[in-house]
Amino acid sequence: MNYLRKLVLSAATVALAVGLSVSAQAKEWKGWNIHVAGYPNTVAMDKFAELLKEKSGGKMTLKMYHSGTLGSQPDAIEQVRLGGLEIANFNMGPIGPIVPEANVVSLPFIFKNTDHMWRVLDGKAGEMMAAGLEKKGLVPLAWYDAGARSFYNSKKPINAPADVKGMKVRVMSNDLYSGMIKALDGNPSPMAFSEVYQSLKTGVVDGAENNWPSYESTGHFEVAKYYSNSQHLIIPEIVCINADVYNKLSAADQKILKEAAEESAVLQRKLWKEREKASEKKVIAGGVVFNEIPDKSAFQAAMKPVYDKYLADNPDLKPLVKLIQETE
Ligand code: GTR
Repeated sequence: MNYLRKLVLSAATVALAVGLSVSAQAKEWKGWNIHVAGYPNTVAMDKFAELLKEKSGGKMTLKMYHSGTLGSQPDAIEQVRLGGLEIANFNMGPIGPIVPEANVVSLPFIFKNTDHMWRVLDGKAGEMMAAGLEKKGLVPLAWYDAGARSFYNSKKPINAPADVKGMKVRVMSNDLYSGMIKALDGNPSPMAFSEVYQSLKTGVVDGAENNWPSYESTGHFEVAKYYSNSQHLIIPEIVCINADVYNKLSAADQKILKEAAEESAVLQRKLWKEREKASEKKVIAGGVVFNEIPDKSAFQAAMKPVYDKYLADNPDLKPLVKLIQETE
């Protein structure tokens, strides 16, 4: 082989090798998160990206976009389903309208407490929800904690359902939540998370509902100082990936991805517990008027029409609701 031919051949080999490694190196994934810097989910999603890169030797990389900069939650859910975004941390609330099985977690008072929710998610009911999500193009990788949601408003403490009467209450976009407020004779106002602060401030709505960390991190406590511990919703959050992207990965890469997500969830749940306490302390010190609702039975009884409608719309999901209610 003459010198020139050798040179051409070896150049071709290098080009091929470079080409191969470029195509084996998947493109960087885009990740969506609604929360601000320092929030447990933000820290955990960054950890997820870091673990993913480390465990895959740089083969799988994720760039996180926080603070909802890539759009509202309902829009981002569509984006992950369609593949415009690959990965996200979503609250199950806005996913419910798309995945009826997963909407079961948005039935008020369905979970007795957070531990009950984890037991449910770890069991058969969790598998049914995961299957429902996958059918709609979202593969769940891990569950994050979001504590319990309670009512807060700028007018007065809420002790009984009658206190919600006539109140304009912001809810996440899901008919179950609108039904919940209507069942208490209030006026539901579905709107994006990013709009709530201004709406509370200007009186477009009187109140909203959320957990301690979101009530605090958004500054809602500055403009709606009555926080009433209704704990009417305990909604888990997922870390999920676009199904096509997931299905194209090798089994080994899928395993790495799940491991990284699950490790980030361990961190998130630890940070969550700390932040719940810290946020509560911060808002109380900031002048929030807090009240317990020791007996929630009147609120629970008022939710009957919400359950009736959900079961009438999804008769096949009766066993799932029963399974959750009967899980110890
Ligand atoms: C938070 C949740 C967000 C978002 C928000 C809301 O607790 O973590 O994903 O759903 O509530 O009320 O819109």
